[in-house]
Amino acid sequence: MRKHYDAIHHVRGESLYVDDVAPPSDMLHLAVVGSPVAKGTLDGVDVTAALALEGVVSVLTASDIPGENQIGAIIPDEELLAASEVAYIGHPVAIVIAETPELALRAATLVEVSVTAQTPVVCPREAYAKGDLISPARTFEAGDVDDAFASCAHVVEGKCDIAGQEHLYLETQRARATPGEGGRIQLYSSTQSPYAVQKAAARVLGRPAHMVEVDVLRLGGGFGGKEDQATCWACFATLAAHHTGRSAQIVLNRVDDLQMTGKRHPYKADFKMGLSAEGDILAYEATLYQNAGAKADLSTAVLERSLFHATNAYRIPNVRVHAASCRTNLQPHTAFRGFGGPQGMFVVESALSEAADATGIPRHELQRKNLLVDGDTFHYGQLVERARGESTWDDAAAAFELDGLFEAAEAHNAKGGLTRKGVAVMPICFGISFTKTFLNQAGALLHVYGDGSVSLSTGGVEMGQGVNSKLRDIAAQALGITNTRINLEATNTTRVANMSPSAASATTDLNGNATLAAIRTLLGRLHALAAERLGLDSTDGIEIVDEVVHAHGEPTEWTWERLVLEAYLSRVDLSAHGFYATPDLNFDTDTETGRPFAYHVWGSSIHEVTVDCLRGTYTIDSVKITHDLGRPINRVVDLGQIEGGLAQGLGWVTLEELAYGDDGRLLSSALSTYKAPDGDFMPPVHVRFTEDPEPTGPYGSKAVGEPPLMYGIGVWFAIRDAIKAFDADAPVAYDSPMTLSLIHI
Ligand code: MTE
Ligand code: LUZ
Ligand code: MOS
Repeated sequence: MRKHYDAIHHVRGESLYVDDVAPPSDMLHLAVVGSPVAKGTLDGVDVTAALALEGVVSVLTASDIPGENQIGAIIPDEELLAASEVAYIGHPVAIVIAETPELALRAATLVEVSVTAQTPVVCPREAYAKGDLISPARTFEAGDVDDAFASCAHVVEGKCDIAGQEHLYLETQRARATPGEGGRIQLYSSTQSPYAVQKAAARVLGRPAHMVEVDVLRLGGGFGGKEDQATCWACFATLAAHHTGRSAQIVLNRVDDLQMTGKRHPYKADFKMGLSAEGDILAYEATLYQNAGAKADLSTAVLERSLFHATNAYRIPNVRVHAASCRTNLQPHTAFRGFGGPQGMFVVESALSEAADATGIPRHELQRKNLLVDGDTFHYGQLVERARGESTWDDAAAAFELDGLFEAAEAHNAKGGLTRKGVAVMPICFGISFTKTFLNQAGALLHVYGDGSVSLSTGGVEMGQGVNSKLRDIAAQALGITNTRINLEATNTTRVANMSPSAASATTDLNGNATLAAIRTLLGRLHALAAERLGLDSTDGIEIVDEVVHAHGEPTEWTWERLVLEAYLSRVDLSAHGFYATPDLNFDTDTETGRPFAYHVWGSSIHEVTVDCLRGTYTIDSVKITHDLGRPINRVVDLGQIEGGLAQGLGWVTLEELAYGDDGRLLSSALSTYKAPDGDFMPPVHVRFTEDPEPTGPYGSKAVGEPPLMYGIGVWFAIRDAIKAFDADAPVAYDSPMTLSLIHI
């Protein structure tokens, strides 16, 4: 069995993270001073008391930034340090630089921030009503919605209130900067986006990008929380190194990380769905109010994906989805596994649930009946190809005896008593590619050393998802050698330039294809040399299999090691760069149509729950999944992604409650007040794979990282059904998470 590349180091505790790399002896430590109020004008920052503390080296504010005080990646609306206004509690106002982390934290409490407070806005509907949007609202429209509603046998309407989610990566945000020659800065950052960090740090310094080198060995989890929000910490370390000429490090403690960083976007939504008497969905209309928080961050891109996934896996000929990124005084919300998809899908599943009540047709029948098939068109104009909605549904239904599960639940519920069972199915359809077409590019740099060992650098960041394991296996297979010859280097901006974030589940697709491109170039040279030494007219029929050069299917005397050494001695270039840009992608934001995705990932999950209707508690009995995997490069890694994604999805809709005060303060800012899934919480999970190769994925593989999270949504509807089985009139608002306090029976 192919192991996770990092497994051996992880279990021995030998894996290195940012603050494990041996620190330079003169390293300084940072703490951030955040705004005490959620909205206000900044009247002054008094650093006298902090500076007076022995061991405090400096306190920096906005005026100490040599370049541009700006880190907004999509929209330039985010100052690195607030200059005149604060917009959320924890909004960075100053950084303290001290000889020890403890001193830095203590001095931070001595910095006096004077703010004239204003009333914060925390609700996206309120921001929308005031017209306070991050960027103009967008509408995706297909067919004629108004006409279609007029001819529907059933029309249902409703509202959703969907909470955010904390990423809870084990390794909190952190970065280390070391000054080099001529003002150069070397950065170790726990980021999914080394290039974004490089660009922002250079911008803040007012220097070109080549003055900053970013190196990322691995992350102790990112989950989207380090796609954009690792940047400011790296910039703080950069500023400190620039000002002091010494290395500087910042490591957030958990409470500061929870208070200061953005999360999954909470959404509010209105929906309306129209169906024929037979249960065909004819029309769907939704308005999505995204709670963006105070700054744009990635909110507009997240919103775009909510628009794309607003109809999930369903065929709906007439659609109008209107979505707005609403500015509030919470932390700037950001990427989180699923990236807006989960919220869009929760809303359409809620509409289907209402539709089931109105039509009397069970929800799973409505779902199954309306699944997309090949030849259909998504509401954004992309043709549905290689659809696996029906096939994964039918596979799961047969293998896991779905009818029997419904019968068993009904039989249980008919007995009366205090418990009720609910069964729900959650199909998913998730588009693979960055929705911003230009981001779908990757580079790889391959070195073969004279001894036959191989070093591979790509733009892929290892964050536990196993990209290094997959890239190593892709390279080993393409080179025809054993994978232990291949070392995956730290992700570094001097080896691979302009890299896209490791995100959108596309890291292996993009960097794997770039690796294959580099290998094709290198093998071209090696095959030519082999043909020459073997006295063949052409390279046709030359292949390296199990480390032996084969000619027309027959092994030769030439091993990988011999060929590589000969190439070196013959002055053949043993390094190659590869580049990949996903073909056939386009999207026109004027018409809101195009082909934004290389392909879609499909699957179906079945959820069984038992609700104790006296106590208002529930047990998740099982989750059973048929997942569209493509041909896996590493089945164990992929299974881990499915189970991990599912756990995060289940937690999002049941346990994880971000509580905010009206003043915009996060109240659940410790793990004692924010409950995330643990081993006890997780139900038995059964996973089946369909393994049809994906033509654009390396060796037929498919992206796997994010889609399984959305299976989790199914459990919310299973719990709802169980409650309704006890009391059909019980009020169950479409509010997530379904925490115990929300179950009113
Ligand atoms: N798995 C682990 N263990 N740790 C992570 O941080 N991030 C998720 C997912 N799985 C994550 C993870 C997210 S949000 C994404 S986009 C993908 O991994 C990114 O990696 P990939 O593109 O290689 O799938
Ligand atoms: N990041 C991004 C993403 O910039 N664009 C995307 O489309 C995306 N999708 C999922 C996760 N991160
Ligand atoms: Mo994942 S939200 O694309 O980092």
